[in-house]
Amino acid sequence: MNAAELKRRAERYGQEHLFRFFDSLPAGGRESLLRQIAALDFDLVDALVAKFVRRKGDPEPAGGIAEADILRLPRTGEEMRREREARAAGEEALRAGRVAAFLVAGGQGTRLGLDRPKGEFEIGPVTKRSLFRLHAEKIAAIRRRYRCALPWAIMTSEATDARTRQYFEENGFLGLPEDSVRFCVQESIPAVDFQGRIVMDAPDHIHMSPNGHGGSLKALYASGVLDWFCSLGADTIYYFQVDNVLLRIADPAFIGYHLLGGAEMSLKVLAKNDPYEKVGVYALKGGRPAVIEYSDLPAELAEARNPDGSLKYWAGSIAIHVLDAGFVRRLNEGVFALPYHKAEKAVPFVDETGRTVKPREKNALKFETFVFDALPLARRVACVETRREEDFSPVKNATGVDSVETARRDMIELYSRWLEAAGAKVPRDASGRAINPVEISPLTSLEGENLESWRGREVGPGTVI
Ligand code: UD2
Repeated sequence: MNAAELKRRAERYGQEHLFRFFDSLPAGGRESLLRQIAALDFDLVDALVAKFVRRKGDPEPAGGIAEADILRLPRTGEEMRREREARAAGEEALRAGRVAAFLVAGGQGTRLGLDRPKGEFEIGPVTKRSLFRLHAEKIAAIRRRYRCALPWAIMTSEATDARTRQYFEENGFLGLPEDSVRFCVQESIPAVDFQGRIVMDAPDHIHMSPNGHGGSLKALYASGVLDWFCSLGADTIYYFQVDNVLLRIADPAFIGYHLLGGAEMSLKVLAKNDPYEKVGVYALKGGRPAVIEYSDLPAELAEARNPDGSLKYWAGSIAIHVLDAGFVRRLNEGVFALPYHKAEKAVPFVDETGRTVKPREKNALKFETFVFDALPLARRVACVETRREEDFSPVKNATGVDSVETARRDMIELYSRWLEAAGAKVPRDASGRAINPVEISPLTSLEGENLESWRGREVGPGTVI
């Protein structure tokens, strides 16, 4: 399509302002802007504007929310037997090479104030090991333990792709064979202002942002990663986020519950700390399994309690999933459309004079799909409760809740507990906190094993194992 045709197309959708500066642009600027416009899905943007701007958000009908079945942490002898059985099934799948790892890392880490991919953040409490390295070492350790390929795919976005690949290259693929790691890029989508006009952040540039982690289900398929997994015999995909430092990658019990339950998509949950903890809640919505994002959960449901005082909707999703490869394929080969959610954000824009303005106030809507919106589409779902102190501590903020500080503290506590269980002495303060920072490489210990040599020894400051 040439410039005139693209212009007519933009006009048809009420987006003619995209050409506002066109005539004064140098040839290179014209070309790159035309390339961006040609790649735009105007129908999609128009549908989102109709839904979220013209009809003012049109909150989804609550659709009757009810409690769902969840496998609680084992307490009885029978439940413990079931967990052992699940673990054995998961380990068998791992040994048979049926498991692949899938990290979503397309987010921009803005809350941390980073201008690099979040995975580069140096989180290790002693060594400053990066998030990417922490995950890579877990993967290497699992491969070694189960003698399996455990192929690893990382989803990036336009914003993080080049730098992420560069980081892996510069760091020797963090010790993993290069051909055992692949990248795929999620799609981007423009933001619109409160009148529904696509936001430009320079005279020759449309502001684009990643289309949410729901985009991962399409990226897996479109990039050929799903075929790669399947060619290696891996039909069970372990999905996780970049910011969770305690995460147990390829947790065999969780994989086992998923497989034994014949599930197509599964999720891990934990008991929320308080009604407003920033995690989506697992429940039935309109009779189907679903995660209701924290911002969409009405206060009366968030605060609803059982007679014993516990939260009725207690199960917070920590964004760890197991996906059946056939399910991902089916979603892509059918009419696959996860719903978009909107978020109001402050987005840089170009003013009348062609100058880029970085507003402090929210001025635009960004659109995202969420991976957990695939849950209602799965024929079966297994929802499994996990222990916070062994599986969840995300780095979201620079300070405060879910911050760098809490993540480091939780790592130190986990490693200290492992060492105590192995018979080491861990100095603790009056409140019971471990005093000395300590860090254990996943290559040495994944779950507290291999620490026998610490029996009777005291853990000093800055211990690295
Ligand atoms: C997410 C969940 C929340 C809870 C929490 C646990 C949503 C909407 N909420 O909260 O319910 O489970 O995690 O930590 O998911 N990402 C991409 N591409 C994108 C957007 C995000 O790859 O377009 C990745 C991002 O790199 C990160 C993950 O998805 O690994 C989560 O993103 P987030 O930190 O923005 O999610 P958050 O805190 O809203």
